[in-house]
Amino acid sequence: MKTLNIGMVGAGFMAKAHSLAYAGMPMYFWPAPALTHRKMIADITDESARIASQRLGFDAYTSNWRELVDNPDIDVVDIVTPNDSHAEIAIAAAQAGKHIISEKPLARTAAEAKTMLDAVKKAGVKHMVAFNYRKTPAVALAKKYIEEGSIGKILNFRGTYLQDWSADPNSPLSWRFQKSVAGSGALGDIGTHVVDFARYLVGEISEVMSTTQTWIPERPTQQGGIDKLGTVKSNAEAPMGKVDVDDEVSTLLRFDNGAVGSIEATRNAWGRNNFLTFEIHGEKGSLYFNYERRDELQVYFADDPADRNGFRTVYTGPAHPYGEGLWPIPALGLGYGDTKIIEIYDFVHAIVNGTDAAPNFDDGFQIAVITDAILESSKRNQWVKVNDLLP
Ligand code: SOE
Repeated sequence: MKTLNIGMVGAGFMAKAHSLAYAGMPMYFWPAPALTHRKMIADITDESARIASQRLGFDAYTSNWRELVDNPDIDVVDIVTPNDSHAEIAIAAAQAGKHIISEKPLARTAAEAKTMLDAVKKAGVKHMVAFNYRKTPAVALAKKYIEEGSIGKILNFRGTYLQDWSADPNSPLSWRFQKSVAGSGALGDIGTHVVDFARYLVGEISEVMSTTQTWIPERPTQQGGIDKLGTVKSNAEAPMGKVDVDDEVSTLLRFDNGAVGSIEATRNAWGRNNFLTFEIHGEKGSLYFNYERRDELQVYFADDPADRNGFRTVYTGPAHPYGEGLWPIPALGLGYGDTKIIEIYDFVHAIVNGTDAAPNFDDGFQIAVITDAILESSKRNQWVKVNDLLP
């Protein structure tokens, strides 16, 4: 069986998730499309990279990511850094002929995402952007219902992504609140996961009408380099710094195929943790998913007998997408790590079989174009045609 050597750039929360996925993939999916070997990890300092290599199971470490990208033994470069470095690393990795998986959003702007897309196309390498939630079996099952025509022509998509980790004004000004690093706020960080659902399940988005808000315009600056997700309070003495991204975004959508819809994303919704949902209404039925109950898909069919109709719950299990690799009984419980294992399985499968990975940099780029359009619409206070903003 082939073995792909992995080089990972970054050592934070997402490095943990991706490392777990490489380790777990052959345990779930056997025979695996290939084995993976965690070869080298790069982080900001030698010491943090060394600790990460021990903890996450990499043979070697470096504080110079270019050393990793230039290493001829590495087959795959896995980018789990903040958004402002995705492009530079991905372009260098493509030029070195490596397959690339990058965390989301692909880049800060569509123009930046385009440089990454051009680089992977030119190099002919495989590429994936880590919008992992579409890998949840219940979401893939929703796609199957839609493709089979079970809910008919789609009329409406309603998506939300609500979290509360930034609702506390004392939570620190991490890079996620800085436009120069993140590109945008709740929109790029979590709203783009819903944009990915909308495109995956319904189709291409043609127009948006949006509004964005920044509720907390300044925050105590973060002391120390680690990404703080608001679970840690800032040092009370820390000087204040300016937030220059959105805390909240709402947008109406028009799709190419005539469907309409909406997306709301906020990290300031007290009591909501990872409230990532969609409800889709078709001419013949409806589908509802909430990631906080990620083993379940709610389905409603209009042609059920009148005395039986109502939403029913399907618990995903062996009969459903990716079920053959997961657990033998429905509702044993999937987790965030499982979506990442499935993501890596799909990526390795694409590399080995020479197929296109999904979602890939083409998707990441188009989502960046939509993100730009949402911000532009909010600024102009009017509908914006997405493709008018193609770089
Ligand atoms: C923070 O909002 C965050 O870590 C996002 O960046 C991830 O994409 C999401 O999956 C969980 O929350």
